[in-house]
Amino acid sequence: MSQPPSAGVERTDVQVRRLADLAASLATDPALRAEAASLGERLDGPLRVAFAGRVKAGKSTLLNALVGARLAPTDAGECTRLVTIYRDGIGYGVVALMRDGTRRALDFRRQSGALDIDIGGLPLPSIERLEVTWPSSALRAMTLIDTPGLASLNDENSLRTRGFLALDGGRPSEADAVIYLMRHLHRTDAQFLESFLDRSLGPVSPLNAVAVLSRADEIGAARPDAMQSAARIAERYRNDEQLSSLCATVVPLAGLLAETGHTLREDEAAALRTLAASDTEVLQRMLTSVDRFVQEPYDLLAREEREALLARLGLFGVRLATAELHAGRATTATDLSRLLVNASGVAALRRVLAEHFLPRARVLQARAVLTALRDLARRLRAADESAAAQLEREIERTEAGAHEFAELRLAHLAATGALPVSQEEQREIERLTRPASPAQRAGLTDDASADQLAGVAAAGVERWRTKASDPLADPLTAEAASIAVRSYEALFLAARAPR
Ligand SMILES: Nc1nc2c(ncn2[C@@H]2O[C@H](COP(=O)(O)OP(=O)(O)OP(=O)(O)O)[C@@H](O)[C@H]2O)c(=O)[nH]1
Ligand SMILES: [Mg+2]
Repeated sequence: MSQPPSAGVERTDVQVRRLADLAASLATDPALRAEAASLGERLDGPLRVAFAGRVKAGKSTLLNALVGARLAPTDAGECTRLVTIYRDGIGYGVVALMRDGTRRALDFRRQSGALDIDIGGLPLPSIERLEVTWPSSALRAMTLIDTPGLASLNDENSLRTRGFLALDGGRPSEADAVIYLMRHLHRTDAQFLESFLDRSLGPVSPLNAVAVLSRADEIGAARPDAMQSAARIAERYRNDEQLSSLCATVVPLAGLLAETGHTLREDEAAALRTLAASDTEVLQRMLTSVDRFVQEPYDLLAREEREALLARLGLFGVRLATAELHAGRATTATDLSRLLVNASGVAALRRVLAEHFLPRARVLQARAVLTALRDLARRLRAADESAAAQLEREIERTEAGAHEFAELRLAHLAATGALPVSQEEQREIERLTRPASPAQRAGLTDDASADQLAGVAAAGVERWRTKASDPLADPLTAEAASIAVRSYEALFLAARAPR
C-alpha cells in the first residue's frame, strides 16, 4: 500500500477505510474477507450507539423514544433476549444473522403501532443477532442497538451483551458509543460500569458513553415532583468521581413518557380526556395509586383500557396528562404529545448525543474499526503469517501517524481526570481537543483574526513543549504535553493557511 504524501493531514477515517480494503484484499478466507468488507462499510454508515443496562432498566423504551416509533419490544418476549440493530434503510425488513454466518429474512407486522417480529421457530441460541432496517430520519445519524438486560455477570443474555460490547476483552466492541441506563446506582451497575473501565480508551469513555437515570417518573411513587428529584439525584451522580470518569454526564429521563409522546394515538388521547372530564373527587381517588386506578368502580373506561393507559404512560404520565387537560392547558392529542415529550427529559439526552457523540462520530468510528482490524489481523495470522504481518504494520503506522487518535486519547485522559495537571490545564486540554473550529479550540471566538489565532497557538506550543521536555514530568503528563504541542502546531498551521 502506498503511503500518500499528505498522510499526516489526511482524515483518519479515510486511512482506516484503506486499511479495511487492504484487509479484505489480503484475506483469502471468505468469512474474514466479508468481515473486513463490513468493517469498511461500518465507516461509511452512521455512528453505532448501543443501549446497555440491567434487566428492565428501560433500554428498549428509550430506543423507541429516540426513533419515535415502537420498534424495540418492551414486553417479556424472546426478542428482548437478542441483540438487535436498528438501522435506516430504503425498505422495511428484519433479518436474523445466524451463528453459522447465514442470514434469514423474518416475518414481521405492526401490532397496535408496535413492531412484532416472528422468529419463525428458530432456536434463540442459533441466532447471533437481529437486524431491523427501517426508513427513519432518526436512524440516519445513528444506528441504534438494543441489547439484552445485564442480569448477572454471567447469565446467557448478559453474555450476549457483554460479547457485543466487548466487556470482557476478547473480540472488540461492535458499538462506537454506549448509552448506559440505570434506575439508581445499584451495586451491579457499579460492577458493570467498572468492567467498562479502560483507561486506554476502551469501549466506554466520557467521550462515547452517557449514563441515563432511567424511569425517573417512578421515583417516590410517581410523585408530581419525581422529575425534579431525579434531576437532583443525577446531579449527585454527575459529581461522583468514578461515574464521571466513565461517562460524559448523567441524564435523568422518563423514556416511557417520550416514547408515548411520540406515538400517542387519538383513542388514547380521547381516553385521557374522558378521565380529565370526570368528577374531580373521583379522579383524585383513582389517581392515588396504580391499584386504585385500575380497581376503582368507573363506568366510562373499562379496566383493560385503564391498564393500557398505565402501560403507555405510567401513573405519573396519566396524572400529568389529566391535570393539564383538566386545567385547559392541553386539549388535543398533539398538545398531549408535546407535554409528555417535554416532561420526559429526552431533549437533554438528544443534546448530549448531538454535542458529545456526533461531532466525534467519524473519529470514534475509525478508532473502533481500527481496533476491530487489529483483532482481524490476529486471526489472519493462522492462515497467512506474512499477510497478517503486512496488515499489522500498516495498522501500526496508521495509528502512530494519526494525530486525531492521539487527540482522542488526550481528550479521554483529560475527561477521566487521569492526568495529573492543574484544573486550568485540564480545561485547556478539553477545549483544545474538542471537535470545534480552530479559533474555538484555541479559546477564541470565531471572529478572531488569523494573527490572534497564530499568536495563541504559538504560545500554546511553547508552553506545552516546556512541559513535555521537563525531565521531572511523569510519563502520562509528558505524553499528553507532546500531543498538545502537535495540536497547537496544527492550529498554528490553520491560522497561516490561506483562507
Ligand atoms: N414508568 C416508566 N416505566 C418505564 C419507563 N421506561 C420503561 N418502562 C417500563 O419498564 C418496563 C421495561 O421496559 P423496557 O424498555 O422493556 O426495559 P429493557 O431495559 O429494555 O428491558 P429488558 O430488555 O427486558 O432488559 C416496561 O414495562 C416499560 O413500559 C419509564 O421511563 N417510566
Ligand atoms: Mg429490552
